[in-house]
Amino acid sequence: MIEAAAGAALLVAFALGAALVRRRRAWAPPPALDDAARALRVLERGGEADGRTAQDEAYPYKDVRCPYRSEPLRVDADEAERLRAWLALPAAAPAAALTAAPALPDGLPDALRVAPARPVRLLLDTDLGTDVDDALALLLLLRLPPADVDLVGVTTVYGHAPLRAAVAARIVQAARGRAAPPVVAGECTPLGTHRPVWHTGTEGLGVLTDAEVARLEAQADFLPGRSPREWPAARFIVDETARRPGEVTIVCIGPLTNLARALALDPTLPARVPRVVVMGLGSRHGERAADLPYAPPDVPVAPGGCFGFFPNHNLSADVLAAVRVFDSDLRIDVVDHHVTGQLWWGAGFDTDDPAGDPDDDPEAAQACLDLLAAEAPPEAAVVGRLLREWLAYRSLIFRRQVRGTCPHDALTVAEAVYPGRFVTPTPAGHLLVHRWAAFGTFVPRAGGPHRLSAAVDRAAFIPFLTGHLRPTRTGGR
Ligand SMILES: [Ca+2]
Repeated sequence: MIEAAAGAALLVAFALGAALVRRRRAWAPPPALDDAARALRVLERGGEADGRTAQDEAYPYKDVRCPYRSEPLRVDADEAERLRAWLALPAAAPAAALTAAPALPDGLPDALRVAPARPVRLLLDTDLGTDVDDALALLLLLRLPPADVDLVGVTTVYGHAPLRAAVAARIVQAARGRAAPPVVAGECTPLGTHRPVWHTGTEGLGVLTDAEVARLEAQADFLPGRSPREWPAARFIVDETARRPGEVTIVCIGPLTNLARALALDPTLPARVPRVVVMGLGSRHGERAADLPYAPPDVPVAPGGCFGFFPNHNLSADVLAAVRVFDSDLRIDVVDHHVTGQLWWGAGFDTDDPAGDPDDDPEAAQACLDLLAAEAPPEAAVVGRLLREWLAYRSLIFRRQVRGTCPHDALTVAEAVYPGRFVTPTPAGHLLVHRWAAFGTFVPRAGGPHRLSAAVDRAAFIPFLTGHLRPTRTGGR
């Protein structure tokens, strides 16, 4: 009996091992960037450029180097005052509702659970071109049924914004041809931050020629000594929402410079935008041991009080823009790292673990391989080439084969089109984005203009994403 059980276990182990070997053998490393000279060129082109200008005089911490995610929170006096005022409001829900509960408490006003008018008119604001995550989100969006979503335009932001627009345009034109929605370049220079503009040097590789990349990079104005100019994305946001008041949902999956600029151009913007969905905020304070040291904010925290968040790239890349957007009257739902960090798309990262990576999803792994090799349809071919460059770059940086990516932005786009389907929102509240490095403090109170993310249905979302990113998929046309 024991021998039979051992034999069965061996067979299972062998079958599992064979399956893992089969899957791993199926993986072909992305050849792009394999050439050492080219890789070196990418590393030289990338790096950071100090984009500080006269614009960010209003940002008080611009000369302070804040190690990303490792500094304790500082709270300015006026911020503490606002937090105290919010905390003095009656609590709307027990603090426990903010944990990863499967459902919201009963009786909470939850307008977003009501199905939005279809199709959702959506404007995508993105820093597409560096992390491939944005390109996957755009591909997903282009493949959703037209009855569900109407993409009214794409705006690009941060650093090489004109180059980002050129790459985004290749994707939407490949998918839609002459019916492609407009793609509009936006702000290159952050309004105010302590962080230099960050690029990897892979921007445009695989999709644009070297000459095109050089010409488009030369248009960016975030470099020292160049005066920032107003790119047309902010004007496009103002005009498009004025043309369709109350209809256009804005989804921001990059730094918030364009939206802050649009608010400055037209302070009445919040009255005609029904919803903004932002990918932002890092992990919660104390959520992981690696987040320490953590110093609690110097404000009274009552039961049902406030929740702190570390910065993430999107908010800290332009702190002042994030502060202005969250201080406005815009109604904003945040898809935060607390939920996006639970996702992985493609083959698993942890290839050295003999038990396999718990994130390994054979369907997603195969779809990722298929997308890397795709030559058709054209939009899949474009995104596949971007994916190839990105995975090759990540493998170079991490010195191990990176075979997938975290779909932060794709989840954000899905939440914008299908509210509550994959992401369980927190109760409403007030999110304060701190001027110090874009830390966040959230005070849940009825009537607040913001919601964060309490939970994600990973088992539903990853197959949904995989189904839409498969090269053979041609939905949405
Ligand atoms: Ca992004």
